[in-house]
Amino acid sequence: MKLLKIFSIIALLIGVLNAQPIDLTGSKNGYDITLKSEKSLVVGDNYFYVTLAKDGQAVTDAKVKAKFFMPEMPGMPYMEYEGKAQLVDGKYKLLINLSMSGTWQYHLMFKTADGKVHKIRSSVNL
Ligand SMILES: [Cu+2]
Repeated sequence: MKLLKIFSIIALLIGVLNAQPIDLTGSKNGYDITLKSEKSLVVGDNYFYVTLAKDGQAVTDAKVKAKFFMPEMPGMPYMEYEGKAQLVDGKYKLLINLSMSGTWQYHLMFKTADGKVHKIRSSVNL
């Protein structure tokens, strides 16, 4: 019993050490995008920060949102969470609730002042 406890503490520690905050960069249609999580991802509420730039200039007048989803699996329904960003100190801040661990697909979308919608598709592991 005691041994089991020690093993679960070790497993927990390894899990904590492996979990890194999300820190991604990319580009789409001439926009440079960063996506960072405030902390390592957890089951529950997670804050993300998105920055947008074009030709080295910050873009702060876009509408940014993200949809995180997990496909239906045996014994588990389709899950999704959509968050709309608010501009906070030049960064788009998003609240995303991830209801379980596993691989979450996401679409990060931003609508720029010219009315165009840009979409990035990727995934994160939790
Ligand atoms: Cu799931």
